[in-house]
Amino acid sequence: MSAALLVIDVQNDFCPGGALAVPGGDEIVPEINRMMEGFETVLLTQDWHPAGHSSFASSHAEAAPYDLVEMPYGPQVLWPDHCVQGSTGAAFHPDLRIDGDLILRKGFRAAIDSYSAFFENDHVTPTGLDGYLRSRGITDLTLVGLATDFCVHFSAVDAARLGYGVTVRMQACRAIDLDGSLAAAIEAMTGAGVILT
Ligand code: VGL
Ligand code: ZN
Repeated sequence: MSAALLVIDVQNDFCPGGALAVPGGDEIVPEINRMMEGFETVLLTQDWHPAGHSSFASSHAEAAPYDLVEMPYGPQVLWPDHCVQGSTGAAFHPDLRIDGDLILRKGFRAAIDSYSAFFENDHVTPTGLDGYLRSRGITDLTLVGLATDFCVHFSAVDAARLGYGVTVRMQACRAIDLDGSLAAAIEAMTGAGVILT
Protein backbone atom coordinates (compact mmCIF):
# COMPACT_ATOMS: atom_id res chain seq x y z
CA MET A 1 0.00 0.00 0.00
CA SER A 2 1.11 3.52 -0.75
CA ALA A 3 -0.67 6.48 0.82
CA ALA A 4 -1.10 10.12 -0.11
CA LEU A 5 -2.58 13.16 1.60
CA LEU A 6 -5.05 15.01 -0.63
CA VAL A 7 -5.60 18.62 0.51
CA ILE A 8 -8.80 20.04 -0.96
CA ASP A 9 -9.27 23.74 -1.81
CA VAL A 10 -7.63 25.49 1.17
CA GLN A 11 -7.93 28.84 -0.62
CA ASN A 12 -8.53 32.39 0.55
CA ASP A 13 -12.07 32.59 -0.83
CA PHE A 14 -13.11 29.63 1.37
CA CYS A 15 -11.60 31.21 4.49
CA PRO A 16 -13.09 33.97 6.68
CA GLY A 17 -13.05 37.24 4.72
CA GLY A 18 -13.26 35.36 1.41
CA ALA A 19 -16.05 35.41 -1.17
CA LEU A 20 -17.45 32.00 -0.17
CA ALA A 21 -16.16 31.83 3.39
CA VAL A 22 -16.53 28.52 5.17
CA PRO A 23 -16.92 29.07 8.93
CA GLY A 24 -13.57 28.29 10.58
CA GLY A 25 -11.98 27.47 7.22
CA ASP A 26 -8.65 28.93 8.29
CA GLU A 27 -8.56 26.96 11.57
CA ILE A 28 -7.54 23.75 9.81
CA VAL A 29 -4.32 25.10 8.27
CA PRO A 30 -1.93 24.31 11.20
CA GLU A 31 -3.31 20.77 11.50
CA ILE A 32 -2.97 20.16 7.73
CA ASN A 33 0.62 21.46 7.78
CA ARG A 34 1.41 19.02 10.61
CA MET A 35 -0.26 16.13 8.81
CA MET A 36 1.85 16.78 5.68
CA GLU A 37 4.93 15.66 7.60
CA GLY A 38 3.44 12.19 8.01
CA PHE A 39 2.96 11.60 4.26
CA GLU A 40 5.57 10.96 1.63
CA THR A 41 3.14 12.14 -1.03
CA VAL A 42 1.06 15.32 -0.68
CA LEU A 43 -1.30 16.57 -3.39
CA LEU A 44 -3.35 19.76 -3.34
CA THR A 45 -6.39 20.86 -5.30
CA GLN A 46 -7.29 24.41 -6.26
CA ASP A 47 -10.78 25.54 -7.29
CA TRP A 48 -9.97 27.53 -10.43
CA HIS A 49 -12.85 29.22 -12.26
CA PRO A 50 -12.78 31.56 -15.25
CA ALA A 51 -14.59 34.89 -14.67
CA GLY A 52 -18.28 34.48 -15.49
CA HIS A 53 -18.26 30.76 -14.61
CA SER A 54 -21.66 29.05 -14.93
CA SER A 55 -21.64 28.10 -11.22
CA PHE A 56 -21.72 31.80 -10.28
CA ALA A 57 -25.16 33.24 -9.47
CA SER A 58 -24.01 36.45 -11.17
CA SER A 59 -23.92 34.58 -14.50
CA HIS A 60 -27.66 33.82 -14.32
CA ALA A 61 -30.45 36.37 -14.73
CA GLU A 62 -32.69 36.61 -11.66
CA ALA A 63 -30.70 34.12 -9.63
CA ALA A 64 -29.30 34.60 -6.15
CA PRO A 65 -26.37 32.88 -4.50
CA TYR A 66 -27.29 29.47 -3.03
CA ASP A 67 -30.22 28.98 -5.46
CA LEU A 68 -30.40 25.51 -6.95
CA VAL A 69 -30.69 25.32 -10.75
CA GLU A 70 -30.90 22.54 -13.29
CA MET A 71 -27.89 22.39 -15.61
CA PRO A 72 -27.56 20.05 -18.63
CA TYR A 73 -25.44 17.80 -16.38
CA GLY A 74 -27.79 17.88 -13.36
CA PRO A 75 -28.62 20.05 -10.35
CA GLN A 76 -26.16 22.81 -9.47
CA VAL A 77 -25.98 25.18 -6.51
CA LEU A 78 -25.21 28.74 -7.61
CA TRP A 79 -22.41 30.36 -5.64
CA PRO A 80 -21.09 33.85 -5.10
CA ASP A 81 -18.24 34.59 -7.54
CA HIS A 82 -15.22 32.81 -6.04
CA CYS A 83 -11.78 31.40 -6.86
CA VAL A 84 -11.45 33.33 -10.12
CA GLN A 85 -8.27 32.25 -11.90
CA GLY A 86 -5.27 34.30 -10.80
CA SER A 87 -7.15 36.26 -8.11
CA THR A 88 -6.10 36.60 -4.48
CA GLY A 89 -9.24 34.67 -3.54
CA ALA A 90 -8.06 31.72 -5.63
CA ALA A 91 -4.63 31.68 -3.97
CA PHE A 92 -3.91 29.17 -1.24
CA HIS A 93 -4.21 30.36 2.37
CA PRO A 94 -0.89 32.16 2.98
CA ASP A 95 0.07 29.87 5.89
CA LEU A 96 -0.62 26.61 4.03
CA ARG A 97 2.46 24.62 3.08
CA ILE A 98 2.29 24.15 -0.67
CA ASP A 99 5.41 22.08 -1.23
CA GLY A 100 3.35 19.05 -2.25
CA ASP A 101 4.03 17.00 -5.41
CA LEU A 102 1.01 18.09 -7.44
CA ILE A 103 -1.45 20.97 -7.58
CA LEU A 104 -4.58 19.88 -9.44
CA ARG A 105 -6.82 22.66 -10.72
CA LYS A 106 -10.51 22.03 -11.30
CA GLY A 107 -13.62 23.92 -12.34
CA PHE A 108 -11.78 25.63 -15.19
CA ARG A 109 -14.38 24.86 -17.86
CA ALA A 110 -16.95 27.68 -18.04
CA ALA A 111 -19.98 25.46 -18.66
CA ILE A 112 -19.46 22.91 -15.89
CA ASP A 113 -18.52 22.91 -12.23
CA SER A 114 -16.21 20.38 -10.61
CA TYR A 115 -16.55 19.65 -6.91
CA SER A 116 -14.71 16.34 -7.09
CA ALA A 117 -10.98 16.11 -7.67
CA PHE A 118 -11.70 13.09 -9.91
CA PHE A 119 -14.71 14.01 -12.09
CA GLU A 120 -16.49 17.18 -13.11
CA ASN A 121 -20.09 17.57 -11.93
CA ASP A 122 -21.41 15.45 -14.82
CA HIS A 123 -19.69 12.59 -12.92
CA VAL A 124 -18.10 11.33 -16.17
CA THR A 125 -15.54 13.90 -17.35
CA PRO A 126 -12.25 12.91 -15.66
CA THR A 127 -9.78 15.40 -14.24
CA GLY A 128 -6.88 12.99 -14.78
CA LEU A 129 -6.16 12.54 -11.07
CA ASP A 130 -7.04 8.83 -11.12
CA GLY A 131 -4.44 8.18 -13.83
CA TYR A 132 -1.84 10.18 -11.94
CA LEU A 133 -2.42 8.25 -8.71
CA ARG A 134 -2.48 4.87 -10.45
CA SER A 135 0.71 5.49 -12.35
CA ARG A 136 2.39 6.42 -9.08
CA GLY A 137 1.09 3.28 -7.36
CA ILE A 138 -0.94 5.17 -4.77
CA THR A 139 -3.69 3.02 -3.27
CA ASP A 140 -4.82 4.92 -0.18
CA LEU A 141 -5.87 8.52 0.32
CA THR A 142 -6.45 10.71 3.35
CA LEU A 143 -8.54 13.79 2.55
CA VAL A 144 -8.63 17.10 4.40
CA GLY A 145 -9.72 20.62 3.48
CA LEU A 146 -12.73 22.63 2.32
CA ALA A 147 -15.55 22.21 2.16
CA THR A 148 -16.48 18.95 3.94
CA ASP A 149 -19.94 18.82 2.34
CA PHE A 150 -18.97 19.75 -1.24
CA CYS A 151 -15.48 19.24 -2.63
CA VAL A 152 -14.22 16.93 0.14
CA HIS A 153 -17.45 14.92 0.03
CA PHE A 154 -17.54 14.39 -3.75
CA SER A 155 -13.80 13.72 -3.94
CA ALA A 156 -13.98 11.13 -1.16
CA VAL A 157 -16.99 9.31 -2.63
CA ASP A 158 -15.44 9.21 -6.12
CA ALA A 159 -12.12 7.97 -4.71
CA ALA A 160 -13.87 5.17 -2.83
CA ARG A 161 -15.83 4.18 -5.95
CA LEU A 162 -12.59 4.12 -7.92
CA GLY A 163 -11.23 1.59 -5.44
CA TYR A 164 -8.94 3.67 -3.22
CA GLY A 165 -8.93 3.19 0.51
CA VAL A 166 -10.26 6.55 1.69
CA THR A 167 -10.12 8.29 5.05
CA VAL A 168 -11.46 11.79 5.73
CA ARG A 169 -9.98 13.47 8.78
CA MET A 170 -13.00 15.52 9.81
CA GLN A 171 -11.11 17.65 12.30
CA ALA A 172 -9.04 19.03 9.40
CA CYS A 173 -12.14 19.87 7.34
CA ARG A 174 -14.87 22.53 7.67
CA ALA A 175 -18.35 22.59 6.12
CA ILE A 176 -20.59 25.13 4.39
CA ASP A 177 -23.70 23.24 5.67
CA LEU A 178 -26.40 24.38 3.29
CA ASP A 179 -29.85 22.84 3.92
CA GLY A 180 -28.51 19.74 5.65
CA SER A 181 -25.67 19.23 3.20
CA LEU A 182 -23.23 18.22 5.95
CA ALA A 183 -25.47 15.43 7.25
CA ALA A 184 -26.10 14.25 3.67
CA ALA A 185 -22.38 14.28 2.95
CA ILE A 186 -21.58 12.23 6.05
CA GLU A 187 -24.22 9.68 5.04
CA ALA A 188 -22.98 9.50 1.44
CA MET A 189 -19.33 9.16 2.45
CA THR A 190 -20.07 6.50 5.05
CA GLY A 191 -22.29 4.64 2.56
CA ALA A 192 -19.47 4.65 0.00
CA GLY A 193 -17.09 3.03 2.51
CA VAL A 194 -15.14 6.17 3.39
CA ILE A 195 -13.68 6.11 6.89
CA LEU A 196 -14.37 9.29 8.84
CA THR A 197 -12.02 9.99 11.73
C1 VGL B 1 -16.45 24.36 -3.30
C2 VGL B 1 -18.48 25.35 -3.67
C3 VGL B 1 -18.04 25.85 -4.88
C4 VGL B 1 -15.59 23.55 -2.40
C5 VGL B 1 -16.00 24.85 -4.51
O1 VGL B 1 -14.35 23.63 -2.50
O2 VGL B 1 -16.16 22.79 -1.56
N1 VGL B 1 -17.69 24.59 -2.90
N2 VGL B 1 -16.79 25.59 -5.29
ZN1 ZN C 1 -16.06 26.59 -7.01
